[in-house]
Amino acid sequence: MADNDDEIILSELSDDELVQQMMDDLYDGLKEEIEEGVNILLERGWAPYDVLTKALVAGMTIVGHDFRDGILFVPEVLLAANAMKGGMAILKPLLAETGAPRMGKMVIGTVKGDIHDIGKNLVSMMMEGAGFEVVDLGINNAVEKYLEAAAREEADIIGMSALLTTTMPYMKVVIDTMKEQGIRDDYIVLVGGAPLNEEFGRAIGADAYCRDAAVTVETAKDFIKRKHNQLAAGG
Ligand code: B1M
Repeated sequence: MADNDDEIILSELSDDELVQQMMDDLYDGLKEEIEEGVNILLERGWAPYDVLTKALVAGMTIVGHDFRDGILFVPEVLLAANAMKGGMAILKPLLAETGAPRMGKMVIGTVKGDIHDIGKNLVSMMMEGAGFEVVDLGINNAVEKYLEAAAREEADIIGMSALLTTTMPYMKVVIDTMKEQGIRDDYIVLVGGAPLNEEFGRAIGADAYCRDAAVTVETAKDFIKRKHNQLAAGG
């Protein structure tokens, strides 16, 4: 409207301006604007993966930095997370629509004591997009939840996510329990989350640490290929 200087018409912005505006809107937790922005970029021919990484994930990274530095607080970050989820809900079916052949099955969840789920949800979406069947256990999962689901679903992969330095050691509890039950080698165990690194993954006995969703997909494909080769060789 001409009498409202503040109103920004998202569809009139260039791609670069729109992405910048979406980062601001994500920061401000404006879910409807994020959904509109995602739809505009898709209509302009953007690949769903680019919308996800260049607008949403990049925007959430800024939120993360300001949360760390005490500029944003939990309520604001929750709003930003909610806005991000709105955008992700639009992208999810598109990312899964690749018609990729079935690759294998993964059970994934955030570990006990931890309620962060955005990264895990992203991994799930990307894995589904790459042709994996994904059973999402949600947040705050005790070892029993992982192991029951993995057995019930006849999963190939157990995926664990942790965002807190206080919850990441729980991944070792899950792996140690698998060892105690003699089922460690029945599954490929992949772990991820911002505070982890490769060394930690090795130290707790995971098969691999996955830096991000794209790396998770590549790592999972690689391990599934090895598993099939072993089976073909009668191993
Ligand atoms: Co939280 N939080 N938070 N938080 N939060 C962090 C993690 C923190 C680093 C912020 C900070 O201080 N800088 C800090 C942890 C510090 C530490 O442990 N050393 C922190 C804290 C302290 C807390 C609380 C304790 C705050 C409080 O209450 N005082 C509390 C904890 C509650 C609990 O869990 N018990 C808390 C709460 C929250 C909110 C609820 C407000 C919200 C979560 C909303 C939600 O998830 N639904 C929230 C958020 C949003 C964040 C930040 C800002 C963003 C996390 C995120 O979504 N990133 C985060 C700061 C940060 O990470 N920079 C922070 C975007 C996402 C795409 O990235 O999750 O890293 P990420 O996932 C990536 C990879 O890591 C990887 O792939 C993903 C996609 O590429 N990956 C996997 C992740 N999981 C994987 C699993 C795999 C493979 C790859 O399996 C195979």
